[in-house]
Amino acid sequence: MDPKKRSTDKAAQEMIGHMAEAGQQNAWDRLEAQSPQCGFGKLGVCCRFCSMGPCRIDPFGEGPQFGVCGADVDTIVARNFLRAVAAGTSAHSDHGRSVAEVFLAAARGEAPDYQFKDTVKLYKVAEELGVETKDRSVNEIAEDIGKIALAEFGKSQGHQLMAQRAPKPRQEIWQKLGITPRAVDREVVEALHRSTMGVDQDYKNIIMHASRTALADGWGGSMLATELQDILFGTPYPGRGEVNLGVLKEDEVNIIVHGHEPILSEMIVAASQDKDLLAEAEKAGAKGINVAGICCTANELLMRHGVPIAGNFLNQELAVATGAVELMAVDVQCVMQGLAEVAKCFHTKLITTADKGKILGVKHVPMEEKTALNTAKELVKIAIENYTSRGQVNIPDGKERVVIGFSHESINYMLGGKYRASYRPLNDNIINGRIRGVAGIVGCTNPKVPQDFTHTTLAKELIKQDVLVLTTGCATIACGKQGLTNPKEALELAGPGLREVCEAVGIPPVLACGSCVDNSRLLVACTEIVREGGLGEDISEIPVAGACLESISEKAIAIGQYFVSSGALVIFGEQFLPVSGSKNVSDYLFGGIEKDLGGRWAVESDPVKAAEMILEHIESKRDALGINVKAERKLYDMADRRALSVE
Ligand code: BF8
Ligand code: SF4
Repeated sequence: MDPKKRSTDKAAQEMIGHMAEAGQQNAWDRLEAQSPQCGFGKLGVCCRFCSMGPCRIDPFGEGPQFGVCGADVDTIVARNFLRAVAAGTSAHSDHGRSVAEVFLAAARGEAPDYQFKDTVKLYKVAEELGVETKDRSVNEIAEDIGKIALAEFGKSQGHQLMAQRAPKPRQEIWQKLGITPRAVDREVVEALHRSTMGVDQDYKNIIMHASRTALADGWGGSMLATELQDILFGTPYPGRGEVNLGVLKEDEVNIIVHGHEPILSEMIVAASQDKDLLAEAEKAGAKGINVAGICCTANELLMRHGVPIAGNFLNQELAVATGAVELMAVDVQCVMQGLAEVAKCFHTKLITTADKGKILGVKHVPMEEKTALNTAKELVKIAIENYTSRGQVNIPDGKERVVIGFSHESINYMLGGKYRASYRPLNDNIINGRIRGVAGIVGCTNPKVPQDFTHTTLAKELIKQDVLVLTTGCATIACGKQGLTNPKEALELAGPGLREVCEAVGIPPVLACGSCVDNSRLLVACTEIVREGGLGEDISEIPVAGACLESISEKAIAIGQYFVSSGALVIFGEQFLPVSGSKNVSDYLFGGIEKDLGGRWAVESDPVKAAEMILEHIESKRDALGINVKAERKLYDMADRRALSVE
């Protein structure tokens, strides 16, 4: 297939071409081999939750309409949806738990390589969690925070503490519906229980629990992951960086860190700056050690250390195929097993580091908190030793300059300055209409659609219409690759109102807010807009929307459901939300749920149409707030008419 149909990224196209010439397989080729994919699965109408099945419902109404147990299509589709939300929640929250464990170990002096970099946030979170700070050391405070945070995943009573950050009316909605999230583990276990054979067989009841589970992710596991990472590794502030395969260096030892938990990658970055290792690299004939990231780990590192990004999800195999990567260290999530096969064609050492994420036949070097830096040094050494084994190298030229690192705190600071940091300027500019509203663009890259196309097209359409865009995950990297997070290039594409505000503040119109767990930053940003005043009392009232038009992961479905349950409109690429097999479930998720929760799902695969939907939604919210005051009708005189006429 023509590489241009596979990716809109020129550097990726070049590598796809090289791989095809060399007869090497990647995700696009494997997708072709899998086609046509199962139509029942796409609709969400198959069930294999017990051994009377697997069962499937005939979507045309001619064949069976019930599973062996009598489950109807609504139950089956809703159960599949719930399990996707539970799996996505587990992924983010297990990541959060790992961070909490390292956090606690660091507080107790058992993880000597980690220190608390953001003590301002440490005190703030301590206050929120009711931890005494007076006359206590940072480590004592951190130990209490760590214990409370760790308990949030498995406590037997009470609700997620971070959920108290949500606007009060939002919390009341959750209480009324009985979906205030409890312990993360409990919600996930209950989701699996409810969806086993013979338990929850009322699709709305199932979806309500999907909301509670997803809320435990957004306002629980993910939010804790973000907050604890910020305290440990530093809260991101805007900085410059570079994105795309062109960041790999022909004359340096290239190390790629890929996955999600910065616990590993932070140490590899530290090890790559070690003087002795740099000297060893030089001895091996390299000019230096170049660490670059892929996927969410990449966002974490660029935001905090300016470490370049080699690409998003679909770039992982392409990076190895450059022949320039000495070592790729992976931890958890979004790591393709296909990497192992591609790596066999090159000198690249692929190494797994998380005990819960091994790949058969791939070397495993476990990362433990007590010895983290030493393990990282060991990995860097392996990379240096491997430098001389390089064969032919094909690094594409493509790379873009980006400005990245918009945490909720830094947006606050950028907008208001050090002494009057606040969301007031943003709210004022939304109220006066220079900025119409705010849209979150999140998600992955999927070989079913040309890489990066939907995210970037949607972002361009929205900024053109004066909508401020916040992005996370692989969508951020997609926007970065096309210059949309570079103020110089992107402001040219923005509408006049948005451009004026961004120029005054010095920010791009597309703000890179981090990894997928950092979608919790967007929840906090929405809450801050409400708190600042003038735009309603709840997230459901403010002119915001979210979109994930390109997705691969159950994590994205969990994210979508927590935004819907927090009151937002979420637009998903149609083929990535497998619920259309049930009219009742679809009608509820796309409509009825709004009455209960104030937010809803919508599906649209065309980014231009998705932008129209978002704009319509934003304008309807503005109308409801009464801030769409029509401009006064102007009676033109002859001078005005002359000025308007085009020669
Ligand atoms: O958690 S955006 S492909 S890397 S799932 Fe994965 Fe999707 Fe990328 Fe990060 Ni998020
Ligand atoms: Fe079939 Fe019901 Fe078993 Fe699912 S739970 S596999 S629908 S019998």
